[in-house]
Parts: sequence; C-alpha cells; structure tokens
Amino acid sequence: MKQRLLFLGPPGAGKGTQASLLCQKQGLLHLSTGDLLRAEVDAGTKLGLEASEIMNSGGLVSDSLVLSIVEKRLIGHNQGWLLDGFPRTLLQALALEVLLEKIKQPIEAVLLIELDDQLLLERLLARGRADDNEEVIRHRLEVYKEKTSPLIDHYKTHGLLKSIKGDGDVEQIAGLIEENLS
Ligand code: B4P
Repeated sequence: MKQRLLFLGPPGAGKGTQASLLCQKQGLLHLSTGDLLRAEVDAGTKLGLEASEIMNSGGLVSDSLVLSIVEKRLIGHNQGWLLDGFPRTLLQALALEVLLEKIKQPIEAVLLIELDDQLLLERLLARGRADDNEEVIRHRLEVYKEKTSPLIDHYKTHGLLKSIKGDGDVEQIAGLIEENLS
C-alpha cells in the first residue's frame, strides 16, 4: 500500500469518510484541512476567526493560512500520511511540492473521487453542517470547478492520478480505493 497520499474530489464526494477509514486501517497520519480549520474555529483562535466567515460562505481560506497549518504537521513526521482536501488550488499544490522536496517525502499517489453534482448536493444537504445549505453548496461546487479541478490535469501529467467513482456504499468504495492504491 502506498504511504504518501492525496485525496482529491468535489465537496461531499466522500474524501473525509474514506480517508478516515484508510488511515485507521493503514496507520497513516490523516491531515484534513477542513477538520483542522473547524478545530481552530471551535477553539476561537485568531486563525479560526479569520477562517470561519469564508468557510460559511463556501469560499476557500487563504493559501498562506492553509499552508501554515499543513507545514507544521508534516515537518518532522516520518511515517505515512494522507492529505484530505488539500491542496485545493494550484498555488497550494506548488507550495506543497516545494515542502515535500525539502523533507524528501514525495507524493506516491493522488486519488480522485468523482460524483455527480446532484448526488453531492443530496449528500451534503443530508449531512447538514453549518456550510451545508443549498446556496453555499452550489458556491462550493463552482469554486471546486474553477480553482481545484485544474489539479486533476496537473497530477495526471505527473503520472500520479488514479480515479474512482464515489457512487456506491462506503465499504464497496473503500475496497476500490485499496485496490487502486496497492
Ligand atoms: P472539507 O472539510 O474538506 O469538506 P468537504 O469537501 O465538503 O467534504 P468531503 O468530500 O470530505 O465529504 P465527506 O466525506 O465528509 O472542506 C470544508 C471547507 O473548508 C471548504 O469549503 C473550505 O472553505 C475550507 N477548506 C478546507 N480545506 C481547504 C484548503 N486546502 N484551502 C482552502 N480552504 C479549505 O462526505 C460528505 C457526506 O456524504 C457525509 O455526510 C458522509 O457521511 C456522506 N457520505 C460519504 N460517503 C458516502 C457514500 N458512499 N454514500 C452515501 N453517503 C456518503
């Protein structure tokens, strides 16, 4: 099983769900920028205050803020890791490459989870988090298409991309992911 992974996909595709399962099973460090940002918001830190308005509107938190969160956790961590929901812009991807080169831990595979917009909308509405109302979800989908989806070609060009459909039950998708990453 590959040990340095990145999960890519639209909001609600199941990145967080599948990343948690895989990290538990394989003992990888699970770095979800969404979870880390929500923890800052809950703790009421300066960083959390800066992030919360943007997250609730469905926009992307600034690249520098997200990068500082990831960098702190990756430097000095010498076992496997899975980045979930990061990078989300080309600038984040390029900065990540510089960091990984510095710490000599290159990405081994990027997994793209794809799902139709209608299913994404239904799943997120059913979850009902603070940023899961229809208007905000539609904005998140637009932001994904504009800012994050260019990363698909970026990682394809680097020969790292594997893609699966996120439609099906959780165990079935987990099996498919393991097949693709072994
Ligand atoms: P995230 O926390 O990353 O959330 P997400 O993309 O909406 O969800 P994910 O794809 O992980 O879906 P999940 O498994 O939970 O981002 C939230 C916000 O944080 C962003 O909008 C942004 O503002 C900010 N942010 C995060 N990272 C950033 C970055 N790098 N740069 C800038 N800003 C950043 O699944 C969704 C639902 O589907 C759940 O309810 C789940 O139970 C359900 N589900 C999962 N798999 C299923 C299945 N197979 N069948 C049916 N339901 C399923």
